[in-house]
Amino acid sequence: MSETPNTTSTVFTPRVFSGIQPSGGLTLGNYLGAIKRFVSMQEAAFETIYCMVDLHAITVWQDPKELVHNTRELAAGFIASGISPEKSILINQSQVPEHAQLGWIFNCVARMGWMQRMTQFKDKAGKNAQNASLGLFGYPALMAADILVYHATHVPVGEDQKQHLELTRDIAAKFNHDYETNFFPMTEPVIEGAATRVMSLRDGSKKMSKSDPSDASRINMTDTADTIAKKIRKAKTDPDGLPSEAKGLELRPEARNLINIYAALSDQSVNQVLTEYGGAQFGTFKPALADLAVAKLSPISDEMARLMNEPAEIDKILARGAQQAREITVPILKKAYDIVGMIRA
Ligand code: AQP
Repeated sequence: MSETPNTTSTVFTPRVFSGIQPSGGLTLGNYLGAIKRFVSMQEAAFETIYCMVDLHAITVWQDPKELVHNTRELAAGFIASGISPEKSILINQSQVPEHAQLGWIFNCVARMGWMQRMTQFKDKAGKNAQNASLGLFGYPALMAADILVYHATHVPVGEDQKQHLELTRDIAAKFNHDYETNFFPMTEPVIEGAATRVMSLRDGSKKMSKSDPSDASRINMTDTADTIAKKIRKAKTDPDGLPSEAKGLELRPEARNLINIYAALSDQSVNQVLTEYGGAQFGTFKPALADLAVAKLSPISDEMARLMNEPAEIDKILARGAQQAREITVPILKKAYDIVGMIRA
């Protein structure tokens, strides 16, 4: 992997950053849209930093005990899915204070108009925006800081985060312009694979989400084999059989979602899956999908359960990760402070 030029004068080390909120249990959407990509990028020529973004999680209410549990469980999910603490830096965001410190600077760079266009805020705040936290509104500026405090060049994410990554580039560009510098890179989003947007099992127009009130809408990484099979059996579909080409799924969001999940879990393209299942009814396809999902997810959930028996080990990994992370973030924040004009000893 060659270094990424920002402008004619600055090159940046290929470095990956991404995070997930410990705001509930991990879903199949998080796994296919994010974690599976994290693992493959760890094997490529990047430095990789992966984060439990606990400061983001509290933009909506989190019970403190559950937040601790969910942060450890998310770390266990990362490790059980193949992220190695020896190859990647694993952290929880609040243990690396430079994220929040740079986040403040970016609050002062980002414009109100930019933030008001963010669709995720509109979706999450819903009709009650006046009652949403200021943190939820400012979330994308902190997310930009999470990425740029490492000078990360690549960020693997699901499709829903595309707009926030565009904002990250806007913030970097405005900072660089205002302070006449090339300090921050133009980070590239990495949105790849057959399942960049896994949809709810109950409604093909809604994203699968850990905070959806309906547990039947999602597959949790901690679900038992029986629960996974039951949820897939009950997943909403239509009465038709499966088409033999991807084009035939265009107006069938629920069918498309199940095929995408199968393709992503089996590392095949949608057309490869349809070559095998074209013409089949859901009565045949759903049990095959359930078997595949159980085969892929059960070893991960078993390993998560094993790791969760040793919470002190997880805490140790996160503490070591924070130390490693700060070797990168402290100098970058110091330099950002110098650029902005903050006196420091
Ligand atoms: N359904 C999805 N399909 C593909 N990718 C997804 N991601 C989330 N849902 C899907 C990706 O997972 C990463 C982490 O997301 P997050 O937990 O930080 O926030 P989120 O996108 O808001 O995820 P949830 O599950 O919907 O959380 P809640 O319910 O707490 O808001 C991101 O890369 C995201 O793209």
